[in-house]
Amino acid sequence: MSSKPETGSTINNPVIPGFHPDPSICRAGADYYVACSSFEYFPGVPIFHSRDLAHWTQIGNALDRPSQLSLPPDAPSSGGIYAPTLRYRDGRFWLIVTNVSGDGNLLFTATDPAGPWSEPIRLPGVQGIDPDLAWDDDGNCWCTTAGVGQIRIDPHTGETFGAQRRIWSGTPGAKAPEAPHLYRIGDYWYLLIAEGGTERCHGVSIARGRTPTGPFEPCPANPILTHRGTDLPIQNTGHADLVQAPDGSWWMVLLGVRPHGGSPGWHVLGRETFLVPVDWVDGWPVVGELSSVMPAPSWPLQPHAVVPGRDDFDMSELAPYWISLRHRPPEDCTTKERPGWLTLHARGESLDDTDVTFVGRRQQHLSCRVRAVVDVTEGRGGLAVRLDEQHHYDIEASADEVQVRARIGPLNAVVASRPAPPGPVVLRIEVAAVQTVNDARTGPDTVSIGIEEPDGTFVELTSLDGRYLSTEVGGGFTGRVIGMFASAGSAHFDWFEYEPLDR
Ligand code: 6LW
Repeated sequence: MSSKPETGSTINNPVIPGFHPDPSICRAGADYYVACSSFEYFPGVPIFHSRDLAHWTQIGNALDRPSQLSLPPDAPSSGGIYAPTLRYRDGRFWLIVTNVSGDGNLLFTATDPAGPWSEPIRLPGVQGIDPDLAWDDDGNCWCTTAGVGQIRIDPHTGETFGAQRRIWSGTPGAKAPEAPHLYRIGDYWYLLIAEGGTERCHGVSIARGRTPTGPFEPCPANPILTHRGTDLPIQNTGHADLVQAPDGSWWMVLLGVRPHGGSPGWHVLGRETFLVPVDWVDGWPVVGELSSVMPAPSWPLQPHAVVPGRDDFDMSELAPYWISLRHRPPEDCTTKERPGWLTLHARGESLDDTDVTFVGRRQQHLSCRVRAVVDVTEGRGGLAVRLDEQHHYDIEASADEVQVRARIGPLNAVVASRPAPPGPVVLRIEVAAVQTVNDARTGPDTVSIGIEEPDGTFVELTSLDGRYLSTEVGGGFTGRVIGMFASAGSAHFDWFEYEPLDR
């Protein structure tokens, strides 16, 4: 969902901006699909579609039912749904993922990746995270996990065969060999992994063997991709997956971050999905240069379906980019109660609570403006920029007052307030990425929060440093989500508008 469609012979990276980590890609004919991890959010595992690898549209979420995605209130932020693998075989899509706050490794299938996806097939015999699926010529299905472990499974029943065994440990001395993906390419089986940890030392390495179970010889050029130790604008590059285009060319999707500000650099959008070309030389992949503006693939680019920035809540169902925390009881979040409005009935009392009624969308641009109209005659509610329960900025309206609250770790304070204007109020959050860094201590952005007068004039209540809503401060695996909440009674939202302001 870039802010502007690419034209000419270049495309913008990330191809899927905002917190869309751990991308896994597959191709079915001329259609590509990507799945990403989603942690504590519900629905989970966003599924994207593209015909050109450059422009992606979210077509759904694979896990959109509680029977698929069980996240109890005590499931921690950055817990829940870890890295998926998405594969297409014999006319069926296969998705394997780990619920680290639930039933462990789960397998789902679908004939349409937009859904519905099946009920989970449990894999109690598969230990570890980052499960991968690969089939050999005999139809055996191999599940490879972080570590790097492997076990043969029956993907229809979840039954496992034999013991899980370590098949590679990655580069000696490198930590966290994870995100394995196994491919049969030519005469070899290739085992692609991430190692170094998903932070600044992240990298992609590969090994190959003559059978799916190894032994594997590491690529002499490992890591085949890393930005560690560079001042490149895209960092933490790793957790990759390979796909071959119909023209025979090879491409890699991977996660990366875009740190901003002074030292150490703060990333606020989470780990995003990037695209890079891959060549093959002497039986080993050679990854092209990963940059923010990439040469477009050789084929014509499809029109870019830019997601409308405004939702008037006129539909009976919410668009797939809307996410909630751990669950979304239909009775608490509905567009049916007041047609043309989104009605939220409060559960928790604030964004500090793990089961607060919240509906948000990923922040996908370094600078953006978010506006929403809220009617709080029946309660309290507002807008929030959330990283997790301990790191969020909120503007909350009640019948007589508008308050801005900042939660930064142990600090939790109302930092601004003013009497509420009569009637529904327009709340506004403006995120402005810093443009110049004259001081090493400069943060990544400022978050300006306020309301609009009836004539549209913005009345800023406060402006806060965005570093405290970054992963480098808050930790974890997600990124900012900006959305609506109810904190008492009911809050009704007439519309929500997200406007990219990236230069
Ligand atoms: C994921 C692991 C990782 O399971 O972080 O980037 C974990 N690497 O592969 C959560 O995203």
